[in-house]
Amino acid sequence: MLKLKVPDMSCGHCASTIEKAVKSVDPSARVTVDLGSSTVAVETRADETAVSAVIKSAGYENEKVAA
Ligand SMILES: [Cu+2]
Repeated sequence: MLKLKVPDMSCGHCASTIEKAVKSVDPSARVTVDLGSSTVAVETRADETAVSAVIKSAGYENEKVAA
């Protein structure tokens, strides 16, 4: 499980944008957004770097945190 801190994520729209971005890399990814802690948990077989990069491309800086 990949866990990312996404500080600029503030509402459901951000959450859905990020979820779509992740699913463009891996359609079968499971994406769990926690707006309270500004974190996104991703269960995926895709490369972690690719997941992080696509979220950044969608407009959200992010960094990996300990799961
Ligand atoms: Cu938002």
